[in-house]
Formats: sequence, C-alpha cells, structure tokens
Amino acid sequence: MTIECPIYYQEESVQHWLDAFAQQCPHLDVKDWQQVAHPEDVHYGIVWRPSAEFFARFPNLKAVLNLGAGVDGILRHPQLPESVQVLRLENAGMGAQMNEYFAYHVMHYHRHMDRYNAQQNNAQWQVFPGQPAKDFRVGLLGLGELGSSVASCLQGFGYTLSGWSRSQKTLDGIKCYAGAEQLDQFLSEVDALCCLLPLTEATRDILNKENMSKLPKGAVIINAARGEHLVEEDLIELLNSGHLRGAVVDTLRTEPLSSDSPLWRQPGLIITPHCAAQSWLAPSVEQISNNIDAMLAGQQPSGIVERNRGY
Ligand code: NDP
Ligand code: OXD
Repeated sequence: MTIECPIYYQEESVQHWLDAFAQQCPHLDVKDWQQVAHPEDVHYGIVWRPSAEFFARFPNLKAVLNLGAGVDGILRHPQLPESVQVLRLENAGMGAQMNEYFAYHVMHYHRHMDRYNAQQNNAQWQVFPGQPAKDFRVGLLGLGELGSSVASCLQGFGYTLSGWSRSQKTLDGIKCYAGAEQLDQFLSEVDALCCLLPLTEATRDILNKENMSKLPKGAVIINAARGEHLVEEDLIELLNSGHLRGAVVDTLRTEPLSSDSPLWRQPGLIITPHCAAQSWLAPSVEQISNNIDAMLAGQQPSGIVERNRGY
C-alpha cells in the first residue's frame, strides 16, 4: 500500500524533492500538496514554510515533517493545529556544512584575514603577530546537533572551546556552561562567539548590547542561527565603537536583506544569504521516510519538537 503524502516547498525547487522521494522511497506517494487526490485521508505532511491553505486543505493531519532544522517558522504559523506533532530534520548533512562555515570564518579572524583584506585595499604590507589556535577561544551558543558538531570540528584545529546550552552537558575537552545564570561567565571568556541556538521566546534578541558588551574587547560574532537572535542596531553600535572587531551574519531579521539596507555597507560586517547549511536531499528523505514508517508502525519517530519549549 502506498501512502499519499503532500509536500509543500518553494515551487521552483519542489521537483528535486519529488524526484528524490520517488527514487528513495517508492512506498511513499509524495506529491505536490495541490495534487493530492484525497486530502481528508492525509495524516503526514512534509513542509517548509507552508501557506495557510496547506493546513486548511488537510484537516486530518497528525504530524508535519519540517524540511529544515529550525522550527521557529512552523511553530508560529497561525494555522498550525494544536494537535499536530512537529518533527524536524536532525543534521541531514547540515552538521558538515556548519563545520565548514564556522571553521572558515573562525580562521578568517584568527589568521587576521580581516586585517589583511583591509590592508590590501590600502596597498599595505604588514605582518600581524601570529597566535596559537589554543589561545583563540571559541564559544558556541547552542550545543545541539549543529553546535556540538561545530565545537568538535574546531577542537580538531586546536582552538579552545566552550559552549552554552539549556541543560548541562559533558563534552570531552569543551568547557560547558548552562542556563541563564552561567551566560555572563561564558561570554566573558570568548574571542569568537558562534550562535547556533534555536529561535525561541528565551533566545530572541540574545545578541543584544548588554550581552555582546560582556564579550572581551576585540571579540567577533558569527551568527548562523536566526536573524531575530541579533539586535542589528546594537551590533552596529558595538562595531563602530570598536568593542567588537567584526561580525558574520548568515541570517537576518528580514530576508532577503533589502538592497538599500545600511548593513551591506557596515564596516567590519560580513553578510551571507542564509546559506550556511542546507538540508541535503538524500539524508533528509531517508530521515523523513523512516519517521513516517515509525509513526505508521506506532513507534516513536526522531526529531520530535517540544512545542512548549519552542525547539
Ligand atoms: P538543536 O535543537 O539540536 O540544538 C539547540 C541547542 O540550543 C541545544 O544545545 C539547546 O540546549 C540550546 N538551547 C535552546 N534554548 C536554549 C536556551 N534558552 N538557553 C541555552 N541554550 C539553549 O538545534 P540544531 O543544532 O539542529 O539547530 C540550531 C539552529 O540552527 C536551528 O534552530 C536553526 O535556527 C539554525 N539553522 C540555521 C541554518 C542556516 O543555514 N543558517 C541551517 C540549519 C539550522 P539543550 O541541549 O540543553 O536542549
Ligand atoms: C534550517 C535552515 O533551519 O535552513 O534548516 O535555516
């Protein structure tokens, strides 16, 4: 028996997902959400930023499987029924991409590339003193699937690692802090602050003036989590005052960033277009298909989102 499963994805890219599902799991009849013949028989939907009409069309949904790691968008969807379980992708190729993204940018600052880029613009030749990787302290806000992957990758380069999470963790060689009461101490010991938190009520605006001022002077920020973690005006102020040496942002409060935003021209700021990590097709399809099979068999799927904690 094949199971009809609607998918909601950007129109221009949905075909890649349809092809991958058809090839990898023929027992699931995954089709564009508007092509489903019997919407009332649908229990599982595969979504990324679904419209209101999606939920109206499938009144008997039991679960939605999010085609990304972050669930802030789906959880604040006004039409998401209370009874519908939300599942998210765990890693699905994103861990390796985040490792690359953060390693690249941490090294950019550790190896003075920001300073050398500025020098080249002024035709200047000057060597800055090197610093052993162990003396460059990298701190991860968020030690989940992606944060812990980045932390252990950077450890491999010899950096001194710390991390902050909601629950206390024990990770080999990584100084672990937890909870609001340990945030200040964590921040005070970090040269490169890397954000991989989920966006929740507790983490919104966490990169604000007060918290960023607790970083040592000359620290840098790398945010690849969500734009709403960062108070952009506060970042600009701290970059202009010289408290922060630089920042990298992959996610912005408004995406795409408008062409007339002053952020494009902010000295010390590197902007990338929400590209730090993408859900790879093959592992995502495998995870989703395994989860649907588990739910059909009455078993516990993976990647269950706790709606009351927001991630
Ligand atoms: P996880 O849920 O696996 O990890 C989240 C981590 O954040 C956990 O360590 C959790 O703590 C911690 N955390 C949550 N709330 C708090 C809090 N209030 N205080 C302290 N720590 C907290 O998420 P992922 O690692 O899979 O993904 C992280 C985020 O990365 C996503 O939510 C998404 O926003 C972003 N992302 C960005 C992408 C991009 O391309 N830019 C691509 C993919 C994801 P605990 O371990 O105790 O639960
Ligand atoms: C995600 C993202 O959350 O792409 O997966 O940002």
